[in-house]
Amino acid sequence: TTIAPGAVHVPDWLDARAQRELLAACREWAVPPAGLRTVRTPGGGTMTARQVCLGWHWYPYGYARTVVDGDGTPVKPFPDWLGELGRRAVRDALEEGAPGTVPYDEAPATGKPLYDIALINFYDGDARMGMHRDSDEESDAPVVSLSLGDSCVFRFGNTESRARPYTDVELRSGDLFVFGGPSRLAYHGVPKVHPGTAPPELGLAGRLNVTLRVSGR
Ligand code: MD5
Ligand code: FE
Repeated sequence: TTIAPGAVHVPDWLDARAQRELLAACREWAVPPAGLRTVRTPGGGTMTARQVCLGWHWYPYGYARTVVDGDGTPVKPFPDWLGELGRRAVRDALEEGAPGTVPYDEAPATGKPLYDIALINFYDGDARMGMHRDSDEESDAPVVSLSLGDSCVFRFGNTESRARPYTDVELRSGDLFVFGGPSRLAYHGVPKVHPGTAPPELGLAGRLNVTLRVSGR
C-alpha cells in the first residue's frame, strides 16, 4: 500500500519464523558493551524508546563509530545478512508500491555495501517517539523499517512541519515500511503503542522497530 509518494507499507512482510529470528538477533545486540541505551537529547530530556545501533552509532544529531554518549565502546558490526534483508525489502516495496516511488534500489558504483546502519528502537510501557525528520544520513537511499511485537500508531507527516496534515497508520508485528524518494525527509513519529497486542508466540512484551539506513560515508 502506497501511503504517499515513496512511502510504501507492506503488512505481514516477515513471517512468524523470520520475526522470531530477527527478535533473537535484537536480544543479542541489546547486551553490553555497546548495548541498549537511553538516549539523552541536547535539551536535557531523554527519549522514552531505548536504542541500540549497528554499523554506525547514532547520537543527537550525528553518527560516530563508538558509543560517544554511552559506554564509549565501538559500535557493533552491521551484519551482511541484514544488508541483504534491506535490499530485498526495497525490491519488494518497489513492486508493491506505485512504480518509481522508491527510486533507489542498487548499490552505487562505489562497490560499498548499500545498507550499513541499523537503529533498533525498543518501546515498552508508555514509550513514544515525537515527530521528527531523519536527516543525519548523507544519503537519499530509502529507510527500511521493520516492526516486531506490539502494534502501534505510526504518524506519517509532511516535509514542511510537525503539524498536520499527517496520516496515521497501524503498524503490526512483521510489517515492512519503506520511506524513499519524496517521503525520505517527511516528519514522522510514534504517538501510541498498544500494549499486549504482540503475537503471543513471539514472546515480546513491547515493540521493537529495526530501521536500516545508508550512511553515505
Ligand atoms: C519507529 N523509527 O517506529 C520509527 C520507524 C527512528 C524512527 O523514526 O528515527 O528511529 S522509522 C520511520 C521513518 C524513517 C525515515 C523516514 C520516515 C520514517 N519518513 O519519511 O516518514 O521506531
Ligand atoms: Fe525517524
